[in-house]
Amino acid sequence: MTVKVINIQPPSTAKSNPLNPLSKNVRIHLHKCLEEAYADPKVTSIVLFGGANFSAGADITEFSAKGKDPKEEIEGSKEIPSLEELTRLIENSSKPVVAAVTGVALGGGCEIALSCHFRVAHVKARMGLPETKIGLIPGAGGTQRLPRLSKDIKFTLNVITTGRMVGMSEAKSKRVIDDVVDGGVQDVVDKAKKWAEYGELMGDISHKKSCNQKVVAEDDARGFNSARFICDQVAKKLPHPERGGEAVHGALKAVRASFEKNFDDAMEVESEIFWDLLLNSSQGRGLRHAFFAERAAQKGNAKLLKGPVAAAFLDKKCTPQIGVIGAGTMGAGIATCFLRAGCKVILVDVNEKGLQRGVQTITKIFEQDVAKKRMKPNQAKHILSKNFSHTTDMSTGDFSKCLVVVEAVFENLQIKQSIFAQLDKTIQNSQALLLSNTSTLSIDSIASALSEARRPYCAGMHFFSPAHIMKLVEIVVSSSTSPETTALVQFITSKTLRKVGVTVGNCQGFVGNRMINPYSSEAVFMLEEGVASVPEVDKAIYNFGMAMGPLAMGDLAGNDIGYLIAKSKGLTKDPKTGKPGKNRTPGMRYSDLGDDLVIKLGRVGMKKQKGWYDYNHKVGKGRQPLPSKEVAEFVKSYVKKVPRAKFTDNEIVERALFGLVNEGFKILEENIAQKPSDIDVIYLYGYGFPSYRGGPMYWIDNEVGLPYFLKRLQELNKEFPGSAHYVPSKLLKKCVALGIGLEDFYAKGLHLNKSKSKL
Ligand code: 3H9
Repeated sequence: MTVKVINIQPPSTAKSNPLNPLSKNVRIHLHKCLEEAYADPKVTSIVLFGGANFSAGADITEFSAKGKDPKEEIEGSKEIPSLEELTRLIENSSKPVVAAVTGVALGGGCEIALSCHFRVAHVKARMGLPETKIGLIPGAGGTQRLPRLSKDIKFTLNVITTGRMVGMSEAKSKRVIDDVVDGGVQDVVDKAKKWAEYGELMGDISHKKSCNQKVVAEDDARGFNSARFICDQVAKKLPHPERGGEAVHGALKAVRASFEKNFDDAMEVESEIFWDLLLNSSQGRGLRHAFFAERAAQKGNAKLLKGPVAAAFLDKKCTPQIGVIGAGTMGAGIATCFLRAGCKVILVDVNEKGLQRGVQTITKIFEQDVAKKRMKPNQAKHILSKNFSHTTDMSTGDFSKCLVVVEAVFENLQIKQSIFAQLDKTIQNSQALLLSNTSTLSIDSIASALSEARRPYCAGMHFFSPAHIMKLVEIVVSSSTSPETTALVQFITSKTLRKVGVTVGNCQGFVGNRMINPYSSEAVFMLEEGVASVPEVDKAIYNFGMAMGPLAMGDLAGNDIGYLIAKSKGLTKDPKTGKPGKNRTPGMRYSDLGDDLVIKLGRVGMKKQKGWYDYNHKVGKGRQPLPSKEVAEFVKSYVKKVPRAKFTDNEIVERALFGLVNEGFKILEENIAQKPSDIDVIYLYGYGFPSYRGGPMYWIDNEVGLPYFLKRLQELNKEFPGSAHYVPSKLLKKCVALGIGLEDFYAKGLHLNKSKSKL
């Protein structure tokens, strides 16, 4: 007996990507190795393995390679086999083929494994079919082989529609895996060889081919009814096809075919849906853009990770000590993130009561983690008793030994500066990172409180609320932040905290909040013009795909916060005299409606159960916006006398989002963001922009089109000359004049050397 072990990855590319994407070269190599093994009479069985990882699936870059036909790239030809051909080649082999699964086996990688006659996996391996997350369905038999092996439609649908990874004990219990091995890669291969020999002894392995198996036995009427019932129930819970649900509905249809049709016919159904989605779905293109944008935003420079602070984070055995200043909602959330990541945290607040509230908040979050089985009780206990401490005085105890300090007190420059001046004296390690969670203040101004030698270690680390849930962090680079500090904060954000960090420049509101201003203000202008009601504005934006409308978002964040920011900018009117704020320039478009909602009606938002909407603790845990009669009447009294026709949903979307995107162009022009896709990532992870539209910059570039966008901005600018956010950006005009899209403008390097920014 000779078991031939085939490495999926050709030797020439083995080091290029340890995730083994199944690109053309890999498929050609695998095909050749299989044919050789089949032809060699000495080879009696085969083991497939991939090194540290089996495979992360089809090479997603081939799906959207510019100027190339995805059909040619993926479908296969005489010379280049498709993934589907490979799975058939494996399954139809008369010699047993065993998959030795290590690391991940996802998408096409999982499909290759499912087509083998046996699967042996490392105990920590994970399998999954995440294609729906990138707007596709499994296209090499995954929708057919997983239900045939598991005989479990509910499990199959859950795995495919969520795209989640399945651990090996679950996979074994569902009969997807035959054996689980603890040890190293070689141990998995050795065990797989044993299974290969066992397969040989079996002689006839046709019953081990999943294509020969049935999900439901032909005479099992109850089984069919149950499978159909499960599909119907799942269908009700899926997102609407127009709100990003095209792929999951496609997957459901393909899985339904697994018990309604024979294998070959069902494979036809899968193939038809896969190709339709790949070639025609703009949702899928948006999702794939989001996949690569997220990774591109987080590309830190690993070479810059030097010095004692970086070493403490790079060494997995170390428990770096973090200081968090301010025990409010943000501070408690940030402390939780570091504690969950295995760091030691000292929480500081000068106010004892505030500090205790913060401690309670953190304890409660860990209790919830335990209740929701995200953490074991003794793990939570260990973290809170061993890694967490608190104090009202940062000059005492271990605080001086912190390697990273994140300040999260309320937005007052003087207070923040005095804290940083104190940190300068207190923190022993001269290279410790001194970071601020400010969302509005200049990092340069905050850093100015530090001695010159400390300033390179100061940056912004802008978390989004609630910090222990939201994945986004804006990493704000000041004029004195060193590249090493930026690289380390990026590393800590993505690798230690497992969040999505985007590096941005220093300006009012940074990227996300600066762009949100036009969006929120246009929502109120539309009310004032009488072109839409509060629920109508939000519904149109929700239908567009945003997680919620701008007015509901105001209620969630607190309308008082918006009011205070406008007040600090000198824009709000004097509540007694009614005189406009000193910084309202003549002709400037400004609505008092939102300010008055707070001042006159006290409608600050969800926290007081009244804002643009009413809230009732008995409905949707007090979080469901309910249309308010009081607000409708109040708004009526502000409606301008000039009668206007009601807006369509599309008009509402354009009015709310075009100013936002135009601001994004200006941010790029000023080099506050490095590339358009960074802005997309900020909006996808921080503001609930629909991922199937790729992000605001991708959406305007690919779905709306820059010439139309510019034309509409020019019209809006003419109609509302008092709104700076409708003045078209120079970058936009340049792209349109060159007849080039924004992404291409950047891809061609036309943006380079135009700014002195540090980014
Ligand atoms: C499919 O299989 C279709 C088939 O059903 C049918 C076909 C006919 N392709 O994420 P990371 C890159 S669809 C190309 O930072 P992690 C990634 O861009 C596919 N590249 O690592 C990054 O590159 P860079 C179904 C890929 O440890 C680098 O690898 N499969 C692919 O945080 C490291 O990635 C999926 O959807 C790929 N398939 O996470 C799985 N995968 O260094 C997609 C990764 O240049 N992948 N890259 O930035 C993932 O979910 C994560 O990468 C994974 C690892 C969880 C595996």
